[in-house]
Amino acid sequence: MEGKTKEKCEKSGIIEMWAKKHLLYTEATRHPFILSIRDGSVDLSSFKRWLGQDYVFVREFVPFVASVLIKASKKSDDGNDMEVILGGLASLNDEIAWFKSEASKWDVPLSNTVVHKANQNYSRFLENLMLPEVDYAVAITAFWAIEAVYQESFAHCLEDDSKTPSELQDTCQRWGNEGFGEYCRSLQKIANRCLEKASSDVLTKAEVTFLRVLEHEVEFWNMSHGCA
Ligand code: HMH
Repeated sequence: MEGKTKEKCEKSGIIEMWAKKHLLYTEATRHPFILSIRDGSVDLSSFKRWLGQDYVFVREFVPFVASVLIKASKKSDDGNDMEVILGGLASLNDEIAWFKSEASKWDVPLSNTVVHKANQNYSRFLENLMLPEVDYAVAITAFWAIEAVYQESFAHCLEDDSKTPSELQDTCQRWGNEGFGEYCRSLQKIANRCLEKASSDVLTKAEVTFLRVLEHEVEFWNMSHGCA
C-alpha cells in the first residue's frame, strides 16, 4: 500500500458540484412553505398537515436508514461510516418521540392519518432504494440528500433576519441546529468518498437518485403547503 497516503485536499466534492449544478436543490431547500415559516406568514393548518404526514414519513424512513446501515457494514471500507449512520438511527428514535409530543401540543392525531399521495410515492421510492442490489454509494447519496434538504431548509428559518413564529422555533431547531448540520456534513463526506471511487454507471445512478429525492422533497413541501 505504498504511496497511498497522499493528502486529499478539501476540494469541492461531487455532492457539492451536483447541489450547485441542479436548480432543483435550491427549489427543495427554499420552498415557499419554508419561506412562509421564515417570514412568519405560514398557515398553521399547513404546518399541522406537514407534522402529521412527516411522522408517517419518518416511520418509513427508519427501515431505509437501517438498510443503509446494513450496506455500510458489508461494503464500507471505513469503520466510521457505521457510527455516523447509527447516530442517525438514534436521532430518528428521538425524532419519533418528538413528533408524538409536538403532535399532542398541536392537537394533531397521529393514528389513522390518511397518508397523502406524495407521501405514498416517497415511501415506495425508499422501498426500492432498500433493495440489496442498490449500490451503497447510491443509497448513502439519497440518505444525505434527504437529511440535507431538511437541515438547509430549517436552518434558513433560524437565521438572524428570519421572522419564524416562536411556536415553530422548536421544529426549526430540530433539523436546523448546528449538531444536525455537522451530522449532515459527515454524511456528505461519506457520500463523496464513495462517489469518488464509483464506476460511471453508479455515478449516473447516484445523480439520478439525488434528483429523484429532490423531486419527492418538493412534492412533500407542496403537499404541506396545500398546493399539490
Ligand atoms: C419528507 N424529508 C422528509 N421528512 C424528514 N423528516 C426528513 C426529510 C429529514 O429527516
